[in-house]
Amino acid sequence: MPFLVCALVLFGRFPAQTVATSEIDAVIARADSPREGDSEKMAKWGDKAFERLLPVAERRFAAEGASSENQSARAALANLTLYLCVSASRARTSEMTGLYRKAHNSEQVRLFQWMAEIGDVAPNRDLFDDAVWNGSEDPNTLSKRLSSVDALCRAGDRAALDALTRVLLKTSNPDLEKKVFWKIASTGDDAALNAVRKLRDRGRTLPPLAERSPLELQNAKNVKSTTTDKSGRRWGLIEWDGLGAPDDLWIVKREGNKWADPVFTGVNTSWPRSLPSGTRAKGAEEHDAMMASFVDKGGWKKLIDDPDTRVDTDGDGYTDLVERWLGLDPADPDTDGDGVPDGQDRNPLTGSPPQTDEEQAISAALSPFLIPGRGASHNTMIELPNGMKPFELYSSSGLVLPRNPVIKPEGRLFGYWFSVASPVAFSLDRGEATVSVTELGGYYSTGWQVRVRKFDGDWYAVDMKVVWGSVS
Ligand SMILES: [Ca+2]
Ligand SMILES: [Ca+2]
Ligand SMILES: [Ca+2]
Repeated sequence: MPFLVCALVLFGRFPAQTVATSEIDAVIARADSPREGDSEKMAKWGDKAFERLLPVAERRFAAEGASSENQSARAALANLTLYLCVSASRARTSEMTGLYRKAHNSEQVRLFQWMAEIGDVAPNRDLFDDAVWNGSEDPNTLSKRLSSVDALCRAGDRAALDALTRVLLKTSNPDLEKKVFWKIASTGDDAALNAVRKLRDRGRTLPPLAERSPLELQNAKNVKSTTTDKSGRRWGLIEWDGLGAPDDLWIVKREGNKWADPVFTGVNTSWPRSLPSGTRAKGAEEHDAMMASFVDKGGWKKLIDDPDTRVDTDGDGYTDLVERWLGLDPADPDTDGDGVPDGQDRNPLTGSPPQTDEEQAISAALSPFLIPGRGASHNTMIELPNGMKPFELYSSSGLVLPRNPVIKPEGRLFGYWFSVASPVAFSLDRGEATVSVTELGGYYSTGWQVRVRKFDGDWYAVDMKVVWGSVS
């Protein structure tokens, strides 16, 4: 027998199909505990593997797809689904759709993704149209919504792009908005680019301080102390994130059943630095004592009528205290001289919009992180490549500030941090570029590669992928 096999191999007449079939069947049979490389093999075997898989999958999906709680059965179903997705070609759309209808929720998500990324879009168009508008936020539904964005962009027709444009301008889900944001720009469609630009330009200025973050929602747990003055007016001391840090302390006035008119005290509860009087804590113990006297023993009440707390020397909407906290000039209503007053300037320390191709490519690469998603008040710190002068960036949350040491604010600034690596890699015709962006959030950091493209002289993000991640 070994001789016969060798001879057949040498003469090129080895019955590959028969052998591969048993090999395929072996991979299918051990789907509940696969060996390394099994799914790569199934991908390589393609159509032949799919032929063997299909009847097994149909049987298993019908028999246990909806109900099995058995762990090894679940693992087998998940792997069979994976094998189907890696081996099926576009021509298998109707079989895959049939399986999708029989599958359990978690397998459905994977099959849906295949239908959106590889399958023929037309036969399942109603599913994609429907999913993208489905408001549910549970992870499976959201994942289908995100996949539908791929499908509708692949369809690329007017109706699909119009639907996505509407989603971009109306959705309240940040993940969906982020995906639509760069995905529709990649189509280069005029109306789609317009929608992206519209969102971007909305991020040039900030609303007045008192409107940046809902104050009334934070009442119950964030009011640290209250008092009533001689005229019967009620005052409160509240932790509020209007400047980005959730533990900054503000004085608020009771109006009807709401707290209003936040005035910054210059004190942050978790950061042992200083009181507005200039007293600085030396170490944690002294800080705790300072906080106790300021909050619990009512030290803050002296600030209610204190003109130093409320003075806005240059009339730009920020008190002098806020300006020092942010590193702005309390005597100049427009610190960066760009015509937008400090109190409404998204980039109060940087006056010039991105100009060169490199600056515009970086601005476009950061846009999917900064622009989609609304309502948050956190700030964003940006570290640009060495030697690059800061330029304006648009955002839909709080302030955008160049990262230390360019800025030396007095306060504890809280927010998302991004750093951009140098150099930006341009294509030969300079119509495309890849920008490496590091996203630092809390204990984790993520390395992204964002592809940007120039349409009519303006740059847009058209693709983004994670290239590394780490937890500290
Ligand atoms: Ca001011
Ligand atoms: Ca100012
Ligand atoms: Ca300004």
